[in-house]
Amino acid sequence: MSMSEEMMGDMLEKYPEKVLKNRKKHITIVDTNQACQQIEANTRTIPGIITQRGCAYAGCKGVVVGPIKDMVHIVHGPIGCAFYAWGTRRNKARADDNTPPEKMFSTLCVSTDMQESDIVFGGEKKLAKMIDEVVEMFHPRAVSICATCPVGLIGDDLGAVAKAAQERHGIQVLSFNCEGYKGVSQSAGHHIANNNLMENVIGTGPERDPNDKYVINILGEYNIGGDGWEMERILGDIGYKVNCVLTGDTSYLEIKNLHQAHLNLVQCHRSINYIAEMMETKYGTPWLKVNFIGVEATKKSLREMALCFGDEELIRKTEEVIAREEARIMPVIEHYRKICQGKTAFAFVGGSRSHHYMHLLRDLGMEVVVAGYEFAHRDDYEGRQVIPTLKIDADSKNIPELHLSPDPEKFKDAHVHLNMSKEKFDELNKKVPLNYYEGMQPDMKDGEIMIDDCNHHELEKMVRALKPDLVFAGVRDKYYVQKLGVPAKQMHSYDYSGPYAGYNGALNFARDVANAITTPAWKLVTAPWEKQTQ
Ligand code: CFM
Repeated sequence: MSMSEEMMGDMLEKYPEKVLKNRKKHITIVDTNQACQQIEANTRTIPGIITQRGCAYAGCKGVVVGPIKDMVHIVHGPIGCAFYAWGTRRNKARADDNTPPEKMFSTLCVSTDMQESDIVFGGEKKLAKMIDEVVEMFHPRAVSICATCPVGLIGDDLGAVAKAAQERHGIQVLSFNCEGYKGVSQSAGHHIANNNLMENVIGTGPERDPNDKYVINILGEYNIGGDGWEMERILGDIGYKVNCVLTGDTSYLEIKNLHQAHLNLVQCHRSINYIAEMMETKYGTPWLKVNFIGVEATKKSLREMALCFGDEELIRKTEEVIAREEARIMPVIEHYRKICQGKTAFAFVGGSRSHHYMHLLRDLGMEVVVAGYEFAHRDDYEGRQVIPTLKIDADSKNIPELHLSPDPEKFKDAHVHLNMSKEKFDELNKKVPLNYYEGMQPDMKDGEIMIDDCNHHELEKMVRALKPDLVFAGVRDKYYVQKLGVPAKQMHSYDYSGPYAGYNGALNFARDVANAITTPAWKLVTAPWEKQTQ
């Protein structure tokens, strides 16, 4: 029996039979001889287990809609729900040419503060009055209403209230029926937000100058700790025009214009894949899964993007920026790498970061030996296959197509058109291999553990057995792990550090990780199991 199997046995032993059967399906010991190992994900957490997950309202209001800076977002529900949507996620935003300071509302927390009488007699009138007040006070470009659990239970008609308010005020009022209980996690809220933005906002903006070249959107980037700004810096230096970042430091005006880009980049696939796919169907906008977390990952993403446009000048500029940035940061990274080399980590974050950060940790010589998500779906774990294929278009010109073709039985196809000759494509494809599996498991090694919706009991067992040097998790696990004598980093907010994306991000991350590992504080903590054996 391998160490991982033994530990798993010990971890699951405490569970009643039914729970054991269920949890087993959510844990996989990686075996690289198997092409695709299945894992159960995106199913309901077993009652009795305290999950690290959020709810649909968190996914819709907190994640996708909330960061849109020039809208006022109204939380229709009791005040407690509003409090937890305020200031808890570090989606940074600032005024710019499109959005002057007086149109910035992202620091506000607006709620109908439903009371018992509203629950009994209905909250529609209160909501309508609140919209009137908000429009009168702030003059936002648009308003959103996000429903919390009781609103769905009492049946307030958000759509009707929004429609009437829209007619009264002449601005768009978007209603999101994202009651917390919908679905099994925040993932359902992402989907609700994506659908509404796609249906009612995207594509309603004015035309962009058709002469603009290399226009891109970055989807699924929320500018936590300034990540999006660092990505924009690099892409701007290469010569790309970033049309919109969805929804990091973005405005309603920019989202209206989202359809004007030549290529959609997808950073967090979990939260925004719906829009990427719908835009491909509706506007023919190709999309490319990228990862700007890690030096190697960033380089790979930049090269693939350049391939999508196939322009000599862009390819040359890409290599120039990569060389310039690497020359600047690698000596410093090397210094930190000496400290981090050979250390191990666990990573349990949301629905995409646990995988993204594996790349950056490998740049530092570290290995993520246990990884999991809180609410990801099976394709985030098992992977999506990327296969470049060539397609002859109607004019019989050779237009190669980069085909993002996941397992055809399980996932929907998506593809990226490349504007270059077949010969050119073949030549470039030799330099940047485009055929690979993208996802958590394809990047893990034999015997490492993939675990879905991990809880405290399981986490403690694994920390005791595998003694990682560092754990990446959320605020709910961070202090618990530290009490076990192991440093932990909060990877939703970066513990108020960042950015961690791109080249400057890699530097910040390397410094923070090296500090966490080497701080003498951890030597002063005695882990409970060490006390027991004294
Ligand atoms: Fe995407 Fe996110 Fe994540 Fe996510 Fe989130 Fe977040 Fe996250 Mo916290 S959108 S799935 S719902 S990358 S808020 S910016 S850190 S759990 S891993």
